[in-house]
Amino acid sequence: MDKIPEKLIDLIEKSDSLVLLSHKNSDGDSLGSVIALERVLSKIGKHIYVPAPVVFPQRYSFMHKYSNGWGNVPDKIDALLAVDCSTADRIDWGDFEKPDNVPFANIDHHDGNNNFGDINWVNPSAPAAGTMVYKLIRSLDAPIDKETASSLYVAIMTDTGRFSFNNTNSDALKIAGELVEFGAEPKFLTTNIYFNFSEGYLRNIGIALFNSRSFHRGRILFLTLDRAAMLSFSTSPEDSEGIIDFAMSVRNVDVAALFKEIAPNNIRVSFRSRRGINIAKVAEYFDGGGHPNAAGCTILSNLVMAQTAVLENIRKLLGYR
Ligand SMILES: [Mn+2]
Repeated sequence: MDKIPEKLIDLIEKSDSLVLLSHKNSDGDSLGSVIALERVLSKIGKHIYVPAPVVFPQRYSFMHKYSNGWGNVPDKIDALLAVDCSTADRIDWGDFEKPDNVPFANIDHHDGNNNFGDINWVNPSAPAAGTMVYKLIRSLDAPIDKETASSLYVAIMTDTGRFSFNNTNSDALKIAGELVEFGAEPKFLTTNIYFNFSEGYLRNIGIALFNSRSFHRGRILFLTLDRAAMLSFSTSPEDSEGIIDFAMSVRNVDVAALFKEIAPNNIRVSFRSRRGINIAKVAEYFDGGGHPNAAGCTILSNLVMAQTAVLENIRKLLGYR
């Protein structure tokens, strides 16, 4: 649904204090969207609170200066706004307890969103939550400063894989262009996020690529960050965002998975797929979720068993026996 529900505009306009919620393991889209809303809504006189701790992954730490610092818990809360969360379980409540009887708005672009809010604005054809937030801000007639524009640019750039995934539509590019007019600097933001590796990240790339295995004449590719290698190279499994995309840059790969051994018997799997292959189905089988071409799950077993089970599921999905 591309049109902003009038109820959502009404709710925001009549609310004095709002709590903004992003998802756990926040990414560029959720962080950028929440920061933009926080800046804009406080500028038009709202009391805004974002439950702590919203963790800034290292690559987004420069965005700290765009945020007003998340505010204090208001005495009275008029509205809750969740952004980029496909289900209520995904919400990062931090140390904040969900209040009862407060209108709950759900702004999201995930296909599997289960409309958990009282007001639901769910648009799976939106390339990022950031484009939805941009439209919302424009319709509130609120000012967009350089920091807001930069935050939303990061949201759209990261969720579209630097304007390359198949969710990169004219809206993504048009809005990104408008954000540049509002002061976002593509080179600065791109450099901060994509050309700002830590040495640990570089070593993780090495481990993951060295551990690549392909199946079905290269249609399926697995990358692995195993604990033994991470321990011996002193790297952290957290330092791996985007490594999966290396797999998708290999010729003929239709489905890729990155296995991260977070702890013994705790494997985090990220998936990517191309064309009409809905890899979220595999993630959902293991109680995860995501988008048709980008999804993830956690499997509580050893690495070999997790890989065997995932391969089996992907084979089924692709119709192999
Ligand atoms: Mn998103």
